[in-house]
Amino acid sequence: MTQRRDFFRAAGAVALGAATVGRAAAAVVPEAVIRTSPAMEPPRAPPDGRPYNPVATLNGWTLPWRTKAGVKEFHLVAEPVVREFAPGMTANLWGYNGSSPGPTIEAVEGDRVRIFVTNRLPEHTTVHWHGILVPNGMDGVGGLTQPHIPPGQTFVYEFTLPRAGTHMYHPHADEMVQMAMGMMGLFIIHPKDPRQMRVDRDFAFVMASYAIDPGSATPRTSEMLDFNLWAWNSRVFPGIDPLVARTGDRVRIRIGNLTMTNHPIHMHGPHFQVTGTDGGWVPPSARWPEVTTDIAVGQMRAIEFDAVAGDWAIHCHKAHHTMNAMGHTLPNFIGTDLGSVAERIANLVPEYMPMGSTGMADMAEMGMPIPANTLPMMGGSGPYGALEMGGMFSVVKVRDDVRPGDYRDPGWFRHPAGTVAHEVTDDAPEPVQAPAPPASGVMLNVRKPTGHEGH
Ligand SMILES: [Cu+2]
Repeated sequence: MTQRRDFFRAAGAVALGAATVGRAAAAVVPEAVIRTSPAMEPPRAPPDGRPYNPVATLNGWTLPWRTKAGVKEFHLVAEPVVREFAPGMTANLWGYNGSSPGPTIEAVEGDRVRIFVTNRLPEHTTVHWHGILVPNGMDGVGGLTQPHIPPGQTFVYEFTLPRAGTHMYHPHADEMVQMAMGMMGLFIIHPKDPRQMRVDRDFAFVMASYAIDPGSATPRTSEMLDFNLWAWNSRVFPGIDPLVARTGDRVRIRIGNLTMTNHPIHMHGPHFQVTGTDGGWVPPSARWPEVTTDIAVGQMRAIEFDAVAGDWAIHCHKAHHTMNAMGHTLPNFIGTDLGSVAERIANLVPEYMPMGSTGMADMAEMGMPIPANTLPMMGGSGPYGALEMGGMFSVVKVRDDVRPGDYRDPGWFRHPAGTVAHEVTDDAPEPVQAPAPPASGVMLNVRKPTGHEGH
């Protein structure tokens, strides 16, 4: 799993700049920890320093540090990575320390941190600490507050964390390309007093969008609107970890948005409150109950709720954001009889398969021939059949018997007898029905919007 790569032994290509960490760098820079697996690492308890309750990064991990004279030292390596979005599809991204998103950085309010950044990309970069008030020269805006970090060099950032909060890090250099390639990570600052804002489970993810054409593996970085993979921590359903909790647990989910549009995040089941933003904790008097919270571009939101047993869907409520590639340019055939046309088309195109004349749910079950390294538009199956979801979708799985610290998938919820919606089999009265529309028999052949209107 976590493998340590000796930075200096592997770093023939890494020339440490004189303007950066100096000649004594070999003794100064901590080794870089690299991890490439998309499996979630359980929350990592702090080995030293002030105690805190660590976060669970969905399909991610937390960056280890070393403490030197009271300063926590981290080492980020910006580099090309290969990321599995879901079984069956991997992408060539840029990230940090082997993964996209990069590892979560966790520290405590008041901590002094020193963060080394090595650039193994083919172009220059910087790191901006999104939402954290740092000395201006540490803010990471290439050209404005610092020179860019050239390929092969290591820069160092050092600052004190002013207050608890949920933050992100990302480049402020060639942003369009570098963020479209997956360069981002979470930066969690825990309260000095671990009893403050304490929860039992604390999940975190950052949202990113990618434009990866079916059959290819590298994002189109100039795309402005027409993304086809809507990801949480560079994963899409059915590849996203479930959020596992025990009945009665106080659960927090921290969500950041580094896509190009807003995402109304909706959770089924227990109501929640927004308890934190980039600006800090929301005072109790300013919170209100919600089931959906819209997260704008560049924002972070922390939501909290008391867990109720069940399998509760959590997803973006923009329906196109719960689909994967292969779904965005399909014509809408609802209401058309494709039977007779199909035979004629099949003579010309042998693999032609008419679908969607009663909706598109059949696609989730039948499976269409699709290019290699491409996910179907919707997939995943549950205890009752196909889920017909993709993209920004996961399940909050709450059980009575989950042990503290256990984040493993408990499987599907076992509904108590008589509590599942079911077919009416008794002597039911004939349902009242509206008369058939007079236009029946007329071909209905609309096309869905295909791109530049957004989704
Ligand atoms: Cu969305």
